[in-house]
Amino acid sequence: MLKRALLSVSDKTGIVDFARGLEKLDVQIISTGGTARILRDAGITVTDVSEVTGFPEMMGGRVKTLHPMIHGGILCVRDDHDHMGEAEKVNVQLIDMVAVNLYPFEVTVSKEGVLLEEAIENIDIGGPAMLRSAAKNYRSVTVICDPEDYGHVLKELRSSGVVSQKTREQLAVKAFRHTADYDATIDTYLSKELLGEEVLRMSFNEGVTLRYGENWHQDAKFYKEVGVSGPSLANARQLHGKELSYNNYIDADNALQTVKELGHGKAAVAIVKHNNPCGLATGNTLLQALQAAWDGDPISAFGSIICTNTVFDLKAAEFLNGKFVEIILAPGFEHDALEYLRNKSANLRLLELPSFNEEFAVDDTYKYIIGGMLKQARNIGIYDKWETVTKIPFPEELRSLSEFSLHACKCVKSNAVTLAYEYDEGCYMMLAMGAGQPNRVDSIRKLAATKARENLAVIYEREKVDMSFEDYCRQVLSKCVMASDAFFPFDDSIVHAAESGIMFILSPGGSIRDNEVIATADRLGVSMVFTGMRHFLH
Ligand code: 93A
Repeated sequence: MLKRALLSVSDKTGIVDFARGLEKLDVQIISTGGTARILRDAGITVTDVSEVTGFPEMMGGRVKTLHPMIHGGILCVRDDHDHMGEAEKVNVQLIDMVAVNLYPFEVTVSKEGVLLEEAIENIDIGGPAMLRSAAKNYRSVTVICDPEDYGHVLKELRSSGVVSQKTREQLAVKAFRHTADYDATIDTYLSKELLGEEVLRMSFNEGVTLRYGENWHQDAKFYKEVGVSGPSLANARQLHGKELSYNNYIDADNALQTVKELGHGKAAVAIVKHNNPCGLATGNTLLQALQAAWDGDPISAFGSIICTNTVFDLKAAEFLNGKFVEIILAPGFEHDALEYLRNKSANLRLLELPSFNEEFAVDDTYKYIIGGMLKQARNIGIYDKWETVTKIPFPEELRSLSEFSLHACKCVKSNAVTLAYEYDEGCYMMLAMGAGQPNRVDSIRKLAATKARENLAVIYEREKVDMSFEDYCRQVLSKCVMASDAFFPFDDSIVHAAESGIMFILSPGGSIRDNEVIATADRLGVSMVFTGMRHFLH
């Protein structure tokens, strides 16, 4: 039988209804100053904590419940003869339920210009002590630290007269997690204020077990970070298909990050394989962007992950007929497109990204290495300066295509080289890219330039282009903008690019051989801009 409950809350949400519910079940309510006042105003009978302890609330409220009459009542083990004897001897009344929420420390310190004194006064001492006492004694005591749980607890009490063991266990774990997080927030704040130290602290929800990790023999989990809003895979709503795998999370996150800053009024599509965008394009319609992204690497697009900034429509869905895709991420799906895609495959995962247009809510990225964590600011921006370094000027009309190429390059693993092409007025595609090579020359010669011709061959056939293939390649490549994620250490990359017919090149610059690189570009009739911003991605 639940006889006595102590209610002491800063956030008074729902407390009156909860107390009224308890009163109806003949539970005696003990309360601290402000909480007691609110309950009495609502006509509920309350015993003051000071009446139980025999002490007034003291020192501006710093000492209210920190007393053996309270903690003895909570911590006493009911089936321990000695405990019960001691309680009886000093007349400790047993407390069967503690509902406490703490001084709002986090809210206080996130206010602009908060003073240290104010922050310190908002460090709750008595509240966490009660929560921890009650959670420790969960076999006999129910602990509630979140108003969300009032309803469920009342329901159980009404139906069975007790709070079930399972609920008490869940609530106890929740309370310990809450006080741990609370103390962690205090630590983070005071470390900075008093010691000038930055503490790395992230909290995650209980992990979801994934079928396997990168490979079948590796166990894996996904932990969602607490309190991160905005566009994120963790906030995506799955509308269809089996659960995501470890590799899916990585690739889908890459696809989201790649497409997020693209578009500017146009549809944008990223197609990702093995943590690299192999297709990327903007278009007047989703279908147009999807086709152009697909043309960036039709071979790799098999089994890919697609992310777009545009609500997925039926035409785009029909384009995927006969094509194997793992996941589609979009801000939404039109009803007929959703039906079509659902019927297409039971395994195709469809994820809705509800807050796609919001900014990413995190400013930093983290990477775990054995024994340590690396933290860095997110790679924001694409160039620092726009300096034509060659004799041949860089046409201003190519600025926006260049920005697209730089953005693509920033999302491709180093050494990254991207070739961007304006395939329709104001619509851009990544014609080809070179990724992940330990040297830049191979990214250009063996990958991007070769791949560009392969991709053009497919388009040439399909579009029945009315000129020789060589002329077609020359025409397209001469209009492409090639971006390099880092400077050219030697001039060989320029030679290979020019040999392939590439005339416009972007590089951050900054090599000791910049002069040599520029001289070669001048000699070969190539126009080059230095951007001053490197985009390594490992
Ligand atoms: O200042 S405290 O750390 N000292 C205490 O003894 C104490 N007991 C409860 N803060 C204490 N509380 C906190 O008071 C509770 O955690 C709750 O947040 C708040 C409720 O106060 P009131 O009922 O006066 O609004």
